[in-house]
Amino acid sequence: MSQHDVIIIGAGFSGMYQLYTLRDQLGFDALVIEAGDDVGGTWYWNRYPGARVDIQSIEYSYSFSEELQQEWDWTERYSAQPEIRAYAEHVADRFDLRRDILFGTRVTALDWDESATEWTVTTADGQTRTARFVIAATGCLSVPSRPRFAGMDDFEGDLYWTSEYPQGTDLSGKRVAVIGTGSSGLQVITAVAPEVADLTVFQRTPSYAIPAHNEPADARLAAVRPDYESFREASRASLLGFQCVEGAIPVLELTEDAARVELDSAWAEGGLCLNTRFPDAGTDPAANAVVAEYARGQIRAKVTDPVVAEKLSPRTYPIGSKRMCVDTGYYETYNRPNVHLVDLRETPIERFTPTGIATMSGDYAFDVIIMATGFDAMTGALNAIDIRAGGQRLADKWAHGPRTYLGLMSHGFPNLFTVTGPQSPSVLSNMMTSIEFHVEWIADTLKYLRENDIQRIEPDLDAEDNWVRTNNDLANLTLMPQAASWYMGANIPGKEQVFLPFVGGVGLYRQVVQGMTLNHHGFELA
Ligand code: NA7
Repeated sequence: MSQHDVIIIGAGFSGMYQLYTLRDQLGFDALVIEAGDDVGGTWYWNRYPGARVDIQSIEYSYSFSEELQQEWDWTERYSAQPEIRAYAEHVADRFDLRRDILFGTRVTALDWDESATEWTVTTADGQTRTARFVIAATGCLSVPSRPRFAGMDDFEGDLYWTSEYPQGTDLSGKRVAVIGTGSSGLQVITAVAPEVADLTVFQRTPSYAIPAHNEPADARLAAVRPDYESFREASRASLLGFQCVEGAIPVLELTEDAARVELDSAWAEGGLCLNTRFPDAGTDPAANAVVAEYARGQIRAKVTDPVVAEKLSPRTYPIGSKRMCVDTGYYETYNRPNVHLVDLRETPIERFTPTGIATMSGDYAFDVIIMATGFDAMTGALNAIDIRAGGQRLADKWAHGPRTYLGLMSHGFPNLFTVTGPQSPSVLSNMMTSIEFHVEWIADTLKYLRENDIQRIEPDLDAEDNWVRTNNDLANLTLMPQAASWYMGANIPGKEQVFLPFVGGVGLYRQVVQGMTLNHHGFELA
């Protein structure tokens, strides 16, 4: 007899809502196991200065409770990390979630027992528990990538990772380095530049950043609150799981002036919606080049020194094929006299030294080095757990890229679900929209299994092969695989380069999943 009906791994936004659906709505005995000491997942761990959401908070929030969305007041259009963490804590309090969450406990292994039809879940403290079903709500960007540089341990100053940033630090008057210019790097750079004595940014690949135009949230909240549900429904049917203008006219069919009007309008709106203005921006290199050149023009207009502006201008990958950033004054930061940019393509880091960083063009002295070097995305957290079933390890099965059916399950690993798993839209979408869809699908499925006295669910190999092929074929129709991105696993040495998320959009994905699973097509039930 299993100790629990369900064990959920992770108490971020996925695990919290999954607990609520299974425990409170369906009456399952569900336990959440969480490595951190409180709820919030990404927003629990990532506490670096400037950490901020890049999708508007009125969308990056739960829609499942009308009371919750009516009562919670977002202060900013794009909330900072403390506010999102406070929101997660509020949800935990409001729905009394913590009593079924085991904090400070990391799941290390899952073993499937076919005869008992249950998983044995082992945690880092050596304890084991059993559950008929396991739900990995482990997050897509939860395992930091920690590149090693020669001499790293010799550095005598402070070395901080954005994903585990120490609290209570004071950078004022210090000489600071930041390595990495993705979303985390851009945010930390923008936030700390005004307070530090001197900031040196080590950039390997420049990002495209679109302005947030952050502002108080009240006007937007007031506009959506009377009919929040219609607003949410539009997001669920959209391409990205949040509302963007999705233009129908290819940019290559527009005059230069008409294209400019669209791009100006997208830039003035801000946020991650630039490419969605044109249906060809993500698939046609010439169309993509129009959008990219526009964005580079914006960089040139903001950065006073043309040499620095050029270094900040991406030229080696299609716009949108690496995750775009949403900024609050990033480019302008380089107009400050205390901020310097080192282009690692020109002057690679040779090693860390006791006093700083040595490059081919000279040595730099620092008090603090901040590493903003990203994550082992999408598969990192799953492969970090020793998951075994029928003599097979999931990490071995996925050695050449993840193999899933609908991003929800993997053949050979029965009764194991992934929330926003690889080959679902996840990181190409508003995570909250994608999380809610998966959590509700899993809850509906477990309810169906219970009602029909079914103990075991596993996707067919054929259905899975089809889904893997579909994902790869779709991705290859776009420009997305052309960048060395974390979407491709390219940031992790030795990781197989396969496009990880489903590229066809949230609305289409939803339709496909609902259609395919109406009669449990592609699943073996027993
Ligand atoms: P990202 O987007 O993966 O950014 C990591 C950055 O660190 C990126 O600029 C990398 O350059 C750089 N990097 C990684 N390894 C190295 C080494 N060894 N040397 C120099 N530079 C390096 O992670 P973030 O945390 O910023 O953002 C993750 C997501 O969180 C974000 O997209 C939002 O969804 C929220 P590269 O581009 O690989 O050349």
